[in-house]
Formats: sequence, structure tokens, C-alpha cells
Amino acid sequence: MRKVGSVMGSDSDLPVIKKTTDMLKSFDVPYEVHVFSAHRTPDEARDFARSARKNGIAVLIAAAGMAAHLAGAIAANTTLPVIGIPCKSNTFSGMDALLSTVMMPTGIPVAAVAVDGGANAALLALEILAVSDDQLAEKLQEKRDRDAAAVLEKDRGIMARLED
Ligand code: RP5
Repeated sequence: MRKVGSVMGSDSDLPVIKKTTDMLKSFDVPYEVHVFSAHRTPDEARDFARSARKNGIAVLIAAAGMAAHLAGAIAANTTLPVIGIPCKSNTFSGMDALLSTVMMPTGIPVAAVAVDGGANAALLALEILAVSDDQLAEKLQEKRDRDAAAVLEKDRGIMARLED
């Protein structure tokens, strides 16, 4: 199976990417993770994106905070799908990264998930892989069913909790 390639702008983004890798692991999907910055190591970020397809990667995930140009810089150097995760910073609570990630010029798309949305980035990557993988699509549906059952279980108990 082809891999999901994840890259973060700094190891301070690790807690966000950990949510991504935990989700990928739970689906037994192979992945690799790197630290490359659009600003601090632009050459390495570009080389990683340019060689991703031939290195067996099918989908890329890029997590960055502040002036979060990483996902866009990766997308500029590959035609693989790129998912951007804007990471929260102290100054603007992630709004800075959200806008930097989502406001891509026409021609170079980045699919942005929520601020710090590491788990959803993984799920979106899995959904892309599942377009041509029926077994993975089935596993994704099973997760949806489990998640729905958990909500309905809470619904059944909610009145009792209010009476405690
Ligand atoms: C971005 O700047 C990184 O993605 C990180 O979210 C933010 C801060 O980086 P550090 O100063 O913690 O290395 O490039």
C-alpha cells in the first residue's frame, strides 16, 4: 500500500502530528514523518515534495503554525493531494496559520482541515486512499458506525446525568 507522508514545520508541532499518526496507525496504513520548514529549510521541504511520488507516497499532510506556508510550499512542488493542518500559536490562536494554509492561489490547491486538526487530516488522507481501496473504505465506514453508536449511547444516558 502507498504511504501517507507527513511533514511538520517544527518539532513543536509534534502533538498535532501525533493525532495524525495515531489515526493512521489504527487503520494499519503506512506513513513517514519529517520536520522540514518552508522558511528555515526550504530546499529540504522542496526536495521532499518533489520526490514524494517516486518514494511511494500517495497523499501528503503538512502541519505548520504562524505564517504557515508549508502546505502551500509542498503543494507547489507536487501534484499529489496535499492536506494542510494550521497549528495554533499563542499570538493569534491559529487564525494566522488558518489563513496562510487555506488561502491558496488558483492552480495550487491545499485541502485545509481545522486548526490543530491532526486526526481529521489523517481521516481525509484515508478517504483519498479509499477511493481505490474497498477494504479501507469498509474500515472507514465501520469507524463511522462505531462513532455514531457512541453518540447514541450518550443520548440514552443524558437525562440520568442531568439528575445526578
Ligand atoms: C512554524 O512556526 C512551525 O510550524 C511552528 O508551528 C511555528 C513555531 O516554530 P518553533 O519556533 O516552535 O520552532 O514554522
